[in-house]
Amino acid sequence: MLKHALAAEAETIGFSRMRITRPDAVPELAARLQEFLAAGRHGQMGWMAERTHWRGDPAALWPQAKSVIVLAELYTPDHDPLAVLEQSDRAAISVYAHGKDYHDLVKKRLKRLGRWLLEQVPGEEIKVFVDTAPVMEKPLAQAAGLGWQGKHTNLLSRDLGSWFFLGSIFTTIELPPDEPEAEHCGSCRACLSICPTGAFPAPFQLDARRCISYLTIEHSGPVDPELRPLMGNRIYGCDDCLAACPWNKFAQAGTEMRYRGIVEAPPLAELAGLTDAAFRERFSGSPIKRIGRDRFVRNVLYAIGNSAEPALIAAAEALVEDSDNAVSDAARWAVERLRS
Ligand code: B12
Ligand code: SF4
Ligand code: SF4
Repeated sequence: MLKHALAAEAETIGFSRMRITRPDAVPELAARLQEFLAAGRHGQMGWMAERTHWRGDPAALWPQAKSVIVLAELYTPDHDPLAVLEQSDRAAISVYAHGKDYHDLVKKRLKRLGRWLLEQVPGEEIKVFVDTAPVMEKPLAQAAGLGWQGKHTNLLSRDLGSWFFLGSIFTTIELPPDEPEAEHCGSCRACLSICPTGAFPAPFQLDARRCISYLTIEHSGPVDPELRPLMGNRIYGCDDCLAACPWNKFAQAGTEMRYRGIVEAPPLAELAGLTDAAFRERFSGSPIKRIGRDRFVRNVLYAIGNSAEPALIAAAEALVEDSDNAVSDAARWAVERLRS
């Protein structure tokens, strides 16, 4: 049967799991998205409020599509991602960004799988998505039975844990859908309790404006001074709510080594001194490159301000006159905080 052969091919290509759903499987999507946007929880991510007729309704995005093939790609760390938070002179960089950009790797695999599928059923069509299209991948993945959206809003599964990316292939081919997964969080609140900024207004809901992942990656300009001390040494993304999850005890190992190796926990002083060219060279192929030198150095300066390391004052002082406003503001904030 085509579905079984497709699952076997997905595994050969390197995906950890494949499941199938229908584009219209989550009728409550539009209302939930609307609630999130109406509360302003997307912050500066204005693109989330655009094309909501597609984002909130995958069936409208491509009316000819009959099935959505959802895929999981593991990047499970081989170390405790929270240990670096104790090393205040070093940068805590989210595990997913230690190596190559997942957008590129997942997209390549999706295209390969899509090509294989079209060879089996010529004349049909596919579209592949990872992250950037107006598609809400997590609810679709839950509908496909790949896992459930935990109280931290990310998808997790009882045997994969929560360290995996999602990608999807929409297709005109009618494939038998899988059963949706039920929620298995129970009374656990570990992810909600560990969040350093209190970014969850309620279980299963995130206010991105308080999330360190948003603040370090998506937010441009100066960060609210009240939130800066809570960011600690996290300079790119945040892993706390994922790392706290007890289901990760059962997480399978990630086998894609390209998700490692570009950067791990570099010294803050070294990162603060990166010029634009040096930044681009250092983070070539990494997702970190997308945020640019200015936002990156701004984040490094918040971490320096939080380090309580007088030895780092000089690195911050050197950036007080930086041509980027957010960088110079962060440098002044860091110097003041280290001196007080
Ligand atoms: C925008 C975005 C962000 C934003 C906002 C995150 C968010 N939770 O909305 C920011 C920048 C903060 C972010 C951070 C991260 N992200 Co992100 N992000 C996205 C993106 C592009 C869209 C997500 C989205 O649509 N949000 C809108 C909200 C409204 O939707 P939602 O999160 O599904 O919210 C649901 C709940 O609120 C729910 N709900 C509301 N009330 C209730 C009540 C109940 C009872 C229930 C069950 C549900 C429920 O309804 C909503 C719809 O289902 C997706 C890729 C994609 N295209 O889907 C990646 C994606 C979600 N991100 C991903 C990752 C890895 C991360 C980080 C872990 C990265 C990091 N380490 O820093 C963090 C995790 C932070 C967190 N706790 O969510 C992965 C997650 C993979 C997975 N296993 O789930 C994705 C899928 C990218 C990918 N292709 O792999 N991200
Ligand atoms: S990623 Fe960090 S800041 Fe964002 S919700 Fe999770 S624990 Fe909170
Ligand atoms: S930490 Fe607990 S509440 Fe949060 S996602 Fe994991 S099981 Fe659910």
